[in-house]
Amino acid sequence: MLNRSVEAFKEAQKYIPGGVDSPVRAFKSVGGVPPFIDRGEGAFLIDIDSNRYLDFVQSWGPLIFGHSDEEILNSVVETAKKGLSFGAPTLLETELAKEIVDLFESIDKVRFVNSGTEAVMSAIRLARGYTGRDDIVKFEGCYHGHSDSLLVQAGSGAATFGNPSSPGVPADLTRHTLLAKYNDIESVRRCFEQSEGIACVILEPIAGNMGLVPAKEEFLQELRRLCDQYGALLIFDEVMSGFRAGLKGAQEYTAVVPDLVTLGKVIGGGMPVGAFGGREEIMNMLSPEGPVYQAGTLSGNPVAMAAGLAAIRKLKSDPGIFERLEKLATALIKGLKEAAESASVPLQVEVRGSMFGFFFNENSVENFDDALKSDTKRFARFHSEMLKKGVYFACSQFETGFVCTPMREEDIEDTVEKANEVMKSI
Ligand code: HOZ
Repeated sequence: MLNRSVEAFKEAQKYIPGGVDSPVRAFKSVGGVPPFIDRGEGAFLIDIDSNRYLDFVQSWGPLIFGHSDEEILNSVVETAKKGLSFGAPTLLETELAKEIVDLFESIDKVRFVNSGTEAVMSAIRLARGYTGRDDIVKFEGCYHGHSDSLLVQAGSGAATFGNPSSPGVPADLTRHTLLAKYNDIESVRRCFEQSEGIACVILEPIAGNMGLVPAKEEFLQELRRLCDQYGALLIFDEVMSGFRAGLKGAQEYTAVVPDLVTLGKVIGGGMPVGAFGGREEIMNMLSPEGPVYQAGTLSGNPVAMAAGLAAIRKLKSDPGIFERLEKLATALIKGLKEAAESASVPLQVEVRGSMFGFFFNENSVENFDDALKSDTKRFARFHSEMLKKGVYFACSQFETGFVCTPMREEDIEDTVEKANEVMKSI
C-alpha cells in the first residue's frame, strides 16, 4: 500500500515541478508512484506508509556503509556542533585531500566542490584553460552532470526521458562538444581529425549512467595514446565509480592514468560533495595559484568533509571490504541471470566492485546504442513487481545498482527468490 505516498506525491507536484528535485525520481519510466521515504536503516529504506525495502540504490551510490551509519553520523553531528559552514579554510579539507591524493596515483592536488556536476564543469574549464583550446570530446551515454556543454547525448535521467539534449542549452554552447561512441576508438580518432583543437576527452571509465558498461582496456589505452599524440587531456569521471568500483576506483581495473579525475558521491559519505584533481602543473592553473577561476561558498564545508573523511577512513581500515561487496553483487546478478534464464527472459549482467547492472537485452552491451535496445517495458514491469515485494532497484533501465556493507547473504538470497517469481510473470 502506498496511500500516503500517493497523497504526498500529489501535494509535492503542486509546489515542485514534477514533485521531485531530480527527474528520474518521479518513476515516469517505470510507472506508479515513488514511495516517499521516511528513513533509512542500514540496507533498508522505510517509506511513509511503513513499507520496508531492501535498497539497491543507496542514494545513487554514496552510501557504501548503508543508511545512518553510526560512525559517519557521529562525525557529522560532532562537526556540526562546531558550526555548519565558515567560508574559510579548515583542517578537515586538507585531511580529506591527503586521503584522496594518497589513494589516486593520478591526483597530486584536489579541489572540493558541492556536486559531481560542479566537479566536471570545473574540470572541463581547467582543461580548456590549461590547453588554450575549446573543443571537448564526450561519449554517447556517458553522463557528466547537467551543465550546458555536457548535456548532449547524456545517459541517466536524460536517456530515461529520451531528451538527449535540453531546451535552454544554446547551440553555441554545445558546438564545442564532439560526440564519440563508447568503446569505439575510430569514432574518437575522427573527432581529433575534424577538430582544430581538442582540450580534453572525458569519459566514465566504468560507465554507470547508461546502465553499467565498463570501458575495454585496449580502448582506454588507445584513448591515452590519442590524447598524448594531440596534446589533449584525458579526464576520468569517477563521480560514480570512485570508491565504489574499488578503493582506487577505475584505477583498480586499468593501467591507464588520466590527467584529471572527477569525484563525488562516496567522498561525501552521503553529504553533498564533489571534487576534481590531477597533476600538480594542471591543478596549479586554478585561481588563486593560476588564472582559471573557480569558487564556491559552501565548497569544502566542514560537515561534508567530516562525513567524507569518516567514510574513506572506514573503507581504508577494512582491506577485505571490496572483495566482500563484490561477492554480494556477484551473487545477486548470478541469481538474477539464472532466474531470467529459467523464465526464458534475455538478461545481460555486469559487476564492478560494489556496482552492478542488468539489461533486459538479447545481446551484450558495449555502448549506448546497445543499451538503448534493451526492453524498457519489461524492465518497468520487473521494477514494479520487485518493489511490491519490498526490493528497491533504481527506477530506470539506464542506472546502476549498488550493494552496501550492511547487506547480508540472506538479503541477496531473498531478493533472488523474489526475482524468480517475478521473472516468470513479466
Ligand atoms: N540520474 C541520477 C543518478 N545517476 C539521479 C540522481 C537522483 O535523482 O538523486
